[in-house]
Amino acid sequence: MTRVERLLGAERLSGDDPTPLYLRLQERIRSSITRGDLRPLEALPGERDIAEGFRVSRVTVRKALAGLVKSGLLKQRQGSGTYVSAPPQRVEQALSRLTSFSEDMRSRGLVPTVRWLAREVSLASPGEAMRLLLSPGEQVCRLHRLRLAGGTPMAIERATLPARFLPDPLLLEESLYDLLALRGVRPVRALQRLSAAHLSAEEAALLEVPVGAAALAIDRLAFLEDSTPVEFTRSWYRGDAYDFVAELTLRRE
Ligand code: 16G
Repeated sequence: MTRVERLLGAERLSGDDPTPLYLRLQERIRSSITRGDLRPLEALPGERDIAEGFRVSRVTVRKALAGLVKSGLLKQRQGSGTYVSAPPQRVEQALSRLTSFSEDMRSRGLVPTVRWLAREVSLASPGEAMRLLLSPGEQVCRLHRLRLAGGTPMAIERATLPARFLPDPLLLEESLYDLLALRGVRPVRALQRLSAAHLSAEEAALLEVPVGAAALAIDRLAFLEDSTPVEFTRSWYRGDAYDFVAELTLRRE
């Protein structure tokens, strides 16, 4: 049995299937990774061996690999071939403490960075006004960020704040909670809702995971001491990178 057969299956790609060959080859590689036949950091067989093994052209192989590299499942290293991507370091986040992304990452020795997706001030939508208890006509500041730790994308965050707490989104460079603390409006309490989600193609590309990968969708509504809502954020955390941990105690009557 050749290495290609051992890793990607001995069965040829059938000629009857109307799905383009490169997509079927992609599927084959993806399922080998899911099954664990191809392990994280393992090198794929060379382009020529895959082409010969499946009796397809090298252009088809290249196209199949390029798609998987784009979705984050594979990494290409100049001159040394294609590898299965490494899983990110898993991060545990306590569910009982109101911490910020930057604090969470720094406490684990990881350097938090931001890639901006959008930032603007605009009229609150009806949904935003309801959540943030705003009057009609009030403005909100919207901050859409990709959050990275040690260069690895970890979460997409879409935060909305009443503009009176943050009148100019350009004031924010790194940590929203540090900036709110400087302005005397750091939240002290929050309600959070967690649900399971599948990532869309756009979100998956940002987080460098396969389309449809599992994620945790988290809504956080955060308040000041006097219960004024200060932030509503919807985040998508990579399912393969996060563990949320809660401490449970028996209530004493
Ligand atoms: C966390 C919060 C998010 C907050 C952000 C501030 C969750 C689920 N979400 O990611 O609501 O806006 O921290 O982080 O924990 P920063 O101060 O680093 O910008």
